[in-house]
Amino acid sequence: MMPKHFTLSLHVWAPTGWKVVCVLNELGFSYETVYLDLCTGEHKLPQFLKANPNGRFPMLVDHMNDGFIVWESAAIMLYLVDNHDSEKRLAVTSNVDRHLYQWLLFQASPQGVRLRY
Ligand SMILES: N[C@@H](CCC(=O)N[C@@H](CS)C(=O)NCC(=O)O)C(=O)O
Repeated sequence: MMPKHFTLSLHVWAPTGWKVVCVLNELGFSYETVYLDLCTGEHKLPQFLKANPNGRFPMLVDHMNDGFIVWESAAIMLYLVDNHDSEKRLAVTSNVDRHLYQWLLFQASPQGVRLRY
């Protein structure tokens, strides 16, 4: 079996990971999904915090870039477009399109779900 391009850690019903799934699908990459269990708090364990000191998800591992790790959903989407959108399917290519950044950042912080148990 061919190795996947990315590994994406997310929660099955938290919205932030699914935004990244949309970008991965749009760009046509293969990815493994790792569904974290909030109840056991595995996203707060030392091995997860070592990779992602924010202790939240989504988190992306790029196997095409030496296992480079990115977390925070908007940052992940920008990373994918900046590094892996060679056909400019989602890239911002004009000043008019730059308004997309304001909506990206508007959406990222206030609407990120903080799930507490
Ligand atoms: N602004 C962050 C929000 C990340 C976030 O809050 N993720 C939630 C799941 S959607 C989480 O990890 N919650 C667990 C916690 O806060 O302990 C992003 O967009 O990635």
